[in-house]
Amino acid sequence: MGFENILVTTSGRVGIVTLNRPKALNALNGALIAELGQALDQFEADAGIGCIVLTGSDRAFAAGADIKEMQAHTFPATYTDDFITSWERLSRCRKPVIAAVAGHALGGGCELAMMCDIILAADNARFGQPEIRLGVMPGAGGSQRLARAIGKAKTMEMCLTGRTLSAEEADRFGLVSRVVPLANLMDESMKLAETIASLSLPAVMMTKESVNRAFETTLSEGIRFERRLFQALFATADQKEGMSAFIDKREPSFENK
Ligand code: CO8
Repeated sequence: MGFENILVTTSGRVGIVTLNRPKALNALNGALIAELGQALDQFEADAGIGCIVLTGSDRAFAAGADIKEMQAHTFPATYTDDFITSWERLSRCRKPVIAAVAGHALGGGCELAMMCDIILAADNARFGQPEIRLGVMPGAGGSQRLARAIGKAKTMEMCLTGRTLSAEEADRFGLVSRVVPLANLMDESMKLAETIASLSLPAVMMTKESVNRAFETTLSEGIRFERRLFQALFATADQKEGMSAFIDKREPSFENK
């Protein structure tokens, strides 16, 4: 399928989506979000893909929703068209998604990164929710996911002033899993994605589902949910293979079933 705003490639069992509106610092317009949804649909349906990497350019992961496209929006139209709901496709992805973030991840760009499961940051990455400076506020989960990731005080300061975080701060605050030199960002992201994609897909998907449940429910319900999934994995051939391989002192060969 031909895309105009993203590049879509694969490497082994890893699907890669590169946001590609360089002149607009990957500002997220409706067409880009629709294409991203189509690319994710393809990767989710492809049994040969076990992990997805979402990235941008060295200068910008994404500098936010496209302000030029949004500027003339009206409330009735944003309401009737349910503006932003299509962005949720990424957060509904069942396979793991790694955000490889370099440069600006602002507004909708920061929100897009936070919809992913792991954020790897280049040392030049900057994260922020500057919508308040435009007379609006985060609209694609920023106030919610940021608060869960780094707590109320830091989220309030960022959302109420537009202050951005350096990669080092984002690491220290727990927003990203680690910071790597810009030149190594894609290599490190691909290594991480390849590791995940080499593991049992049912176990990987259930693990993702279980961790995400921690943000949606009580501790006792979450623990019950985790236990049921754990028990369910004993129905997979991959559980037999993984444990047999350990006992036999060999590498497992998972069949994703
Ligand atoms: N939308 C549209 N165009 C943009 C955006 C954007 N978010 N960001 C940058 N651009 C464009 C610039 O207009 C410029 O275009 P042109 O060359 O035609 O003038 C080009 O990209 C390069 O940008 P700059 O010249 O400004 O580059 P600098 O290096 O000087 O500055 C910055 C980089 C700091 C990132 C600066 O561009 C900036 O502040 N951008 C806006 C950041 C921002 O406010 N983001 C939040 C947007 S609102 C949002 O995301 C709401 C999300 C709500 C949910 C989503 C709903 C769809």
